[in-house]
Amino acid sequence: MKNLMYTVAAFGALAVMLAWAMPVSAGAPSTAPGQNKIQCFDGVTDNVGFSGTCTLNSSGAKGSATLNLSSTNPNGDYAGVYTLDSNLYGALLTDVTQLSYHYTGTIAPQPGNLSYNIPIDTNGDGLTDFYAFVDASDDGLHCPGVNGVVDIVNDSACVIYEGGVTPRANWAALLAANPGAKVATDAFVFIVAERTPIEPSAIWTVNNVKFGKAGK
Ligand SMILES: [Ca+2]
Repeated sequence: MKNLMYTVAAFGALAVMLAWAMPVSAGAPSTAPGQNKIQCFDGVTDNVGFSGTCTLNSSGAKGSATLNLSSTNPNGDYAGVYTLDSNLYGALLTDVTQLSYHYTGTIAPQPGNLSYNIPIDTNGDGLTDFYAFVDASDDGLHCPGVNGVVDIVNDSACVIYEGGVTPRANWAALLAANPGAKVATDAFVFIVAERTPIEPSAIWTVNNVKFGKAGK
């Protein structure tokens, strides 16, 4: 067992800084490679001062997760999902075909509330140079998707923030700006819901999460 510490910066207008630690087993994954079984992480489990809970609703590769951000913790809440065993890691961005999910929520996502995050390696050493931040806020500046379906690769209106700062109009623009870039292998791709204390409680359900192409 080795412990990996990731510091994840969230970049919305109301965003909080997250630090989450995840023990990663050195043993064999519990699912077949390529099935992209989603795993939970959340503030309560990480025990770093935040609240928020993630619950998996089934064990299948396409199961849903409930992200409950409704505590009274003055630091706020976060919860999300990631995958340990996707063939996404190390893949050229030009070879990635599926980065998508469906969400429902008890509120409409505001900037910083719900995002898909992809660690990008631009210089071929496997290490993350920046995160591609894909926020579901429907404010005309982000990637709300259509009817709750966020499809990062195929939605030409999906604005992606490089390093959380530099907007790229869509996936093609991100690739054009970063020729030869890959998904990094030192950090996780993940979806996270976040809530600062001044924001209303929210319960999100994410399903049909695709972290790369499953079942390769
Ligand atoms: Ca790198």
